[in-house]
Amino acid sequence: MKKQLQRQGSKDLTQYQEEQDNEETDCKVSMEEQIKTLPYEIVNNTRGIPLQQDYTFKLIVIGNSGVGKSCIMTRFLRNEFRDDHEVTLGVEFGSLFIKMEETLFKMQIWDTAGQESFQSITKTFYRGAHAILLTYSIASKQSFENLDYWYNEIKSQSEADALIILIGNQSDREEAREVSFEEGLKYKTQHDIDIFIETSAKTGNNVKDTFINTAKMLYVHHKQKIQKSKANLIEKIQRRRLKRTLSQNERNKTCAC
Ligand SMILES: Nc1nc2c(ncn2[C@@H]2O[C@H](COP(=O)(O)OP(=O)(O)O)[C@@H](O)[C@H]2O)c(=O)[nH]1
Ligand SMILES: [Mg+2]
Repeated sequence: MKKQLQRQGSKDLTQYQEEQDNEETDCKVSMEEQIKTLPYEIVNNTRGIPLQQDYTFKLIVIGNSGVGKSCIMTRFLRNEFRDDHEVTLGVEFGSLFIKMEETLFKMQIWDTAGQESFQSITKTFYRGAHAILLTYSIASKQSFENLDYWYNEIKSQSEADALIILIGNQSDREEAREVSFEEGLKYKTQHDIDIFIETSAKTGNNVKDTFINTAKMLYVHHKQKIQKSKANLIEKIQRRRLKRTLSQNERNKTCAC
């Protein structure tokens, strides 16, 4: 799934950057097209009845403490932003339902909740993650320099086909910028990273689009598997119904009345 999309950072995410990599393929172009045109709907549980997803996507957010991981998550899930840096202890989860082509997905987002300060994130955190949001702050050179540590973590702990999204957060702090857009882009091209984007959890710039496009890419990537598992489920239900009807008929036949 690597090297499928290239895109411009702090600019509008939907305007994909002109191809920057000579390794581009037809497959990539079609993926780009599919993502652009794929309709989606965020589904809110307004009736209080728990929603039943067809498929769950696990997304994890990693990077140095203070880069804005928790804020990116709350901006996307609740469209809120808090100025205070609160290190949460324990495990932080958040989820949102998104519907694409009649399939309901639960996007489960895992936040590191403070463990990253001690570089002690457990294996469970990485296990089964479909996408990894590798985050630094454009206003912190140190957080950028530490990407190698996190990248090695991803390579040793996560699934081989997990999508990797490099995020340069705090793009609203242009006056404090310590990492240029080009440096971020170079890091992306030199590593096995799918997308590079600059975001601002404060203004909301590119945050929603990053998550939505990640979900779309995951959907396109796992489409066959998803449709197969849905078809299997339908078949199972139909078989169960047929079995019930047949045994009912049997019972009616043997009835003496
Ligand atoms: N200006 C600005 N500040 C941000 C942004 N994202 C996070 N922050 C601030 O950075 C600090 C750390 O954010 P937090 O989400 O707790 O970082 P985490 O440790 O990576 O989870 C907080 O004071 C936030 O208000 C952003 O996009 N722009
Ligand atoms: Mg946090």
